[in-house]
Amino acid sequence: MNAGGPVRRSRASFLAAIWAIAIVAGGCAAQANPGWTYAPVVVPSGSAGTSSAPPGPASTPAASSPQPPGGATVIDITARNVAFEQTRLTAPANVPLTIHFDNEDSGVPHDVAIYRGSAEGQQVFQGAIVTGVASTDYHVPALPAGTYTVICTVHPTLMTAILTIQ
Ligand SMILES: [Cu+2]
Repeated sequence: MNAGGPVRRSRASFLAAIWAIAIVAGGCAAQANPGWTYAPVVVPSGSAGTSSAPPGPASTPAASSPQPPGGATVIDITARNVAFEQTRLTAPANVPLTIHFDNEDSGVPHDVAIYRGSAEGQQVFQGAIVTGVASTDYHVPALPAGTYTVICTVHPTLMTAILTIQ
């Protein structure tokens, strides 16, 4: 009985020391908390009213244009940092194309327009402007084989790509 006494006492004091450290650490965290909670409180409440979103094409039901089963050719074009991620695209000739356009630039309008040859050539497709972050599907009519230039008409000098129809 006596032999176990000192051992238990030292263990108890050891545990008490850990508890004390834990309490001190917890006390520090608790003291830090009130300081941190001040920052998120300062939130402007009227900022949402400045952006009056126009009734864009995003609300139009996509069900009105069903995709042709099997034969649909889908091309992905992503706009990011005012540039097309894909600068070289290929697609088969003489079949309708679906361009899945993903605008990842928040608050920035982009579109997709396609011209035969260079950007000065005949326009063969003009997609509706999409303001990011949003995506849409453009339905492009079948194109004959050739080289086409894809641009964003909002940023025609910054956003270009080459589309090869073959
Ligand atoms: Cu653009």
